[in-house]
Amino acid sequence: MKKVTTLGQFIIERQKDFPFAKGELSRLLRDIGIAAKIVNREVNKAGLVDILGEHGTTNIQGEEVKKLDVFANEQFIDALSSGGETCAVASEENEEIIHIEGEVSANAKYVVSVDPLDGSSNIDVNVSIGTIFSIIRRSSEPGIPVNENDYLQKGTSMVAAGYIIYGSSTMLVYTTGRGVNGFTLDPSIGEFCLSHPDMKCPEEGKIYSINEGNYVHFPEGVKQYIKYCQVEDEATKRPYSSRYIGSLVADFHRNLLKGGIFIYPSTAKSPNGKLRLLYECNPVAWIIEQAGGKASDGYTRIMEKQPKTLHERTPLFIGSANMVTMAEEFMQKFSPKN
Ligand code: P6P
Repeated sequence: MKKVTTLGQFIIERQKDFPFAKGELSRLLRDIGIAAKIVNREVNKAGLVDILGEHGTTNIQGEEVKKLDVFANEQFIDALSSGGETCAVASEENEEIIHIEGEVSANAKYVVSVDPLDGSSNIDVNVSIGTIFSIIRRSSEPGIPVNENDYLQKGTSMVAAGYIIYGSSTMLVYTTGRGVNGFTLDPSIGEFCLSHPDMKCPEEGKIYSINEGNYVHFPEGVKQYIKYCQVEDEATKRPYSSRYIGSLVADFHRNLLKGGIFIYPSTAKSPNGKLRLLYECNPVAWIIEQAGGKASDGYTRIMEKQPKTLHERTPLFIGSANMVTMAEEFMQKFSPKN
């Protein structure tokens, strides 16, 4: 019988890759895995209890908050708080940084950014949703309260990043800068087990993912690239297939495995794009780069962007390296940066 490697065993095996980290990062990833299992349990029974439905409040994005959003947010904050390795959490659900007080976290050196349940508008219709997280070292000295500047570091400062996709199976995919590994939750033993070692994104793909309902407001470069995807050309396997789930983690995960490009450009409603730099774009950008792919805002590498605010948005072009490069060439040609 094939040896099963659990997430915990894998983290410990890889611990030797981080002589500087005396196990803190390992414990942090363990805490995230615990919260993911609890959220997964609720997501799987969402249709059975009244945890669905509008919570009656709206989050700082002005979106209706579903109870599962609130639940997931609480689970990740609780797990990170009790784990003792994190001194603060920035969440899509909270405008302000959540400071983790208490003796156990007094000298914690990591700060976490998290989108606890991305794509939550899809919960009611049984479409895959996800959690996205990014871990960086605080820039200020331990022992004093974290401030926003601790978070306003480029994506290149991340020490770990990943996502959980709650889909036909539940998977945790993460990187610490030494490749990308995917773990599938085995509910029979309640463990994430290594199922996708050393994940690689194909350099080319035949899928493009974009909400074409916003077409009229897209930059000309995006419009021209979409036309390029749709033109018949046997040599480059076009026309590509259009696949858009409307859940970043689901669209991203499919393209990571099969190859493809996901674009959320600037639109009339979201002139800076809709997706958040710190806890959506940076984590998936590191993963795609570690898997051999590429991520930019159409002009600049996502991980090189200097964040100015906690919840800032950015356009996102991400996926197979050659496809993102092609899309960037269309942006340079038809929508040159002023
Ligand atoms: P639109 C979900 O609300 C989300 O934040 C991402 O998961 C997803 O990629 C995007 O928004 C979908 O946005 O405007 O196409 O519905």
